[in-house]
Amino acid sequence: YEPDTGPRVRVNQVGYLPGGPKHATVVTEATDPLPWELRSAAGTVLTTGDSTPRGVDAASGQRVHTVDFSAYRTPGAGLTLTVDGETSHPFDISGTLYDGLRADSLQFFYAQRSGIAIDGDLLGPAYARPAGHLGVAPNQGDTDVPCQPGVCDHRLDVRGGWYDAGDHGKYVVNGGIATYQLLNTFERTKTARTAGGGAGLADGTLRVPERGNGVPDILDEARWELEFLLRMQVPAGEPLAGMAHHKVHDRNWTGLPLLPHDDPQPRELHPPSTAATLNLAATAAQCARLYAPYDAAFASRCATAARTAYAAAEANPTRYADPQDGNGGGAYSDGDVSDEFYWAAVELFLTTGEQPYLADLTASPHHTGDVFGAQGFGWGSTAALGRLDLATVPNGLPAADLARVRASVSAAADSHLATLNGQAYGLPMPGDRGSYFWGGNSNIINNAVVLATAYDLTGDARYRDGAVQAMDYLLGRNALNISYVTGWGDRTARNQHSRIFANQLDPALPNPPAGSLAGGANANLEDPFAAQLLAGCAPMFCYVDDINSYATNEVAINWNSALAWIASFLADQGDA
Ligand code: 9MR
Repeated sequence: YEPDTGPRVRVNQVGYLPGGPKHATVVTEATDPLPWELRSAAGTVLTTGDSTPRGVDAASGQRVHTVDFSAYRTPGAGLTLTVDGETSHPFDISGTLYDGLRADSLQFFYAQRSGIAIDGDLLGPAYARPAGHLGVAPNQGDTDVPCQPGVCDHRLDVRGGWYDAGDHGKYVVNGGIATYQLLNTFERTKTARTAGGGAGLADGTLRVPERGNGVPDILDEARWELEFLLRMQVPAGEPLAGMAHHKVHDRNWTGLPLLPHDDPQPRELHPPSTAATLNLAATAAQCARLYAPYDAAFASRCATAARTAYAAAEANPTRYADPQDGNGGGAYSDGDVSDEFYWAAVELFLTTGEQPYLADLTASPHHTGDVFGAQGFGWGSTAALGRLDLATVPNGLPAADLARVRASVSAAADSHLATLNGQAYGLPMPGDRGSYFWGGNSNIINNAVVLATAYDLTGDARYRDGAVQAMDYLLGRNALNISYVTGWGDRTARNQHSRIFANQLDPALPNPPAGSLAGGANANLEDPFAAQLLAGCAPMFCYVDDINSYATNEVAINWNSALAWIASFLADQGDA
């Protein structure tokens, strides 16, 4: 299988910030530097230079050169780069490139909402659909959902929230990191020097039903999930009260396509887990401090849920979700929840300032250990979420400890910079096979989040430039010459695995909305379609834009939340 990868000159197909880094990669057998030309849309040569041979790139297996045209800073549209007789896809140089991506990446969450009709006037006529999982036939849930046999005696109303990904499952663990990242995208603007006080996230910036209610739209969107997470908590008086059910989903896997309101499967609550409970504690604690100015009653409900959940997790510290519990929904199991304990303690400390939470976080091995790692954080590795918040949200940590926490973010950013400088495609992810795994695009972005946070903390432009280069990879500077964000670039992902946005299978259905991120190259080939088609692929080639390949290209809330965070950061940079 040889995909058509188009011109051998790979650029960020969306473009470059005027004052930011501008890098491209050229696939060529040439061993000596090659001349390059940057041209205007009209074909005028704007500037020239020579490429740098980089030898064979491990992740792609390609012999490549890199081009650095950072010195050219004049805004323009439809520019191209020509090297070795090949001309790149067109791109812009503009300080407003990421404004629209900030909105589109956040808009994805409205498209994933469960329990509410999607309004075509808000999202576009092709995306209108009836509410799903409100117990209207053929749906059997989520308003009165029983537990799996033998799990519990109660039934819960767990309507709402976001569908996790291309399936109709709703998982507290993954909902947690996605909610955290949306809330953190907002919280960042309270302190970050470039964030303009959060104007880009204000009320009226998104097409959500709640716009115009005086609350920043990103908080309206995150609240849709928070209300669901709160509903997943086991009620007082029941066994394991205060814990959160791990997940709710169909008894059996359904086929594609399937709109939510057409899903006939019984829905079931799966056993409470310590990890889910700590995800609830952490995000509810964020909720308590961030919604207080807008809705004191909701904030206080969150505060109570956070405290109760944390206490329940402490009383039940080893209730792990079963790794085999993967029929009808994903397992999201995690045999080490020490990182979730750290994250939850941090969020509760940041919200309450109380000594026991400080004592717990200080005693955690994650408070001093390396929580960042080369491959980034994700749903099963959440200590970095706590560390990043401790470094940025004002708090009463002793000064020396706070300085150490902040220095740890810069140290991780330094190491991500070293990694990306070693990659001919400029991404902050090592080039070995093991670094190309399920959903890895989000880990690449999460490494960019660390770089961006280091920039917010220090003002050192090298960190911001590293975050920009991560986006170059996602938006087209890669071996496949594809933008992994639907609608953002000349050639973009559009057939991601989804039961809802299944245009490939039914032309009456839409493709994923603009701003939907695909999971990315996965060298483990964990779905049958990829395993058959892509056998033997070099890591960066292990991706296919086909709806059947759920392990390389699915959409997911935790991946789009990473995209929203970094798009918002980059939108804030302006001309940089
Ligand atoms: O993102 C998850 C990835 O880390 C796991 O390796 C994979 C297999 O367990 O599951 C991914 O999450 C999927 C979840 O289980 C079900 N909904 C779709 C998610 C994205 O593919």
